[in-house]
Amino acid sequence: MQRFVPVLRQDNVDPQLISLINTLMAACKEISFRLHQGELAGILGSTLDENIQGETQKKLDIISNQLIKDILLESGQVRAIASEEEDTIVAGSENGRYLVCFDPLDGSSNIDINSLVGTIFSIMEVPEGQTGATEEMFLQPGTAQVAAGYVLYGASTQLALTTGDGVRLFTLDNTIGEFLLTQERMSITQETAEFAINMSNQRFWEPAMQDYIADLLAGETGSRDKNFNMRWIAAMVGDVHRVLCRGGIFTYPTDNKNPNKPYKLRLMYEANPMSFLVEQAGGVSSTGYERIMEINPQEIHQRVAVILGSKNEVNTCLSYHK
Ligand code: AFP
Repeated sequence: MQRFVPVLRQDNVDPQLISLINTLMAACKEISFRLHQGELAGILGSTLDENIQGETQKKLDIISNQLIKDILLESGQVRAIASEEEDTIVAGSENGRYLVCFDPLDGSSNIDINSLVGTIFSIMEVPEGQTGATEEMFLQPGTAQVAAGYVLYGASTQLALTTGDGVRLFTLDNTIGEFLLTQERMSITQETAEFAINMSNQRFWEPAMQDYIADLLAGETGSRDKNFNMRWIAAMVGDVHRVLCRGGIFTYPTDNKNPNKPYKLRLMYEANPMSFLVEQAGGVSSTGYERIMEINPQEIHQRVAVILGSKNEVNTCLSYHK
């Protein structure tokens, strides 16, 4: 049931943090509006630029990045930001208490086909006693996050948010321009028969993942003794949303397709915030060998292998990696 509980009114959460999340949501509402205008807003297609990771930037990647960056930096609430679309961190206010990492538009290859995309964010506090704005400040493990979430721009626009006490789901009411609370506590089923992986990379995976997926594909005829279904949205935000709604296992594992790039997903902009949400909803998130939230980052654009979702299924997958 829909309830008018703007993010602003969450109990037991620092009002400054809530205010920051509301600031961020103002930019996300604007992105939502432009996305839903689609072709009419002239936002489809690519630019000639590449981001720091060597990926072609879509027009809407740049617009979304600029919208979020501007609103955060002008708010006076953040010491610095780190974005998937920026080469380096960008300094904000000297008095800012927070550090925000974000992927302004995850799944950008879906923009031009009118399919799922989203904004993912992770918020940490500036370590005590530190002045100025440095990349080192950001190099805290995921366990240091004070809030994380994503905004999914789908048929409706939804915000999944955790401040460390469960995951709440809000839906944007376009008639009043507010996110309304539509689910008090998201919970991932422990069991599942659904998996998400880009199967075209199969021959490049480690033997552990090859064996695990082979057993899922064997279904009732194999050791798992049950049939599995597969889904792949090509936007982590869409795949993780499905996992939060109805369970499942999502993985972008280690592969040797390009020896210089064994992992695809970014730790600070994708893996950490999604892991925080998944764990808060009762799921598990790992690289296969360690808990993602306990990784000590070496640099802001670092990438990692990701295996997350329904507790029992992820643990089964991890047992292949031992
Ligand atoms: P982009 O945001 O650069 O499009 O990448 C999306 C993503 O990092 C993640 O959201 C998807 O799960 C994954 O890439 C899809 O990768 P494939 O292109 O291998 O399907």
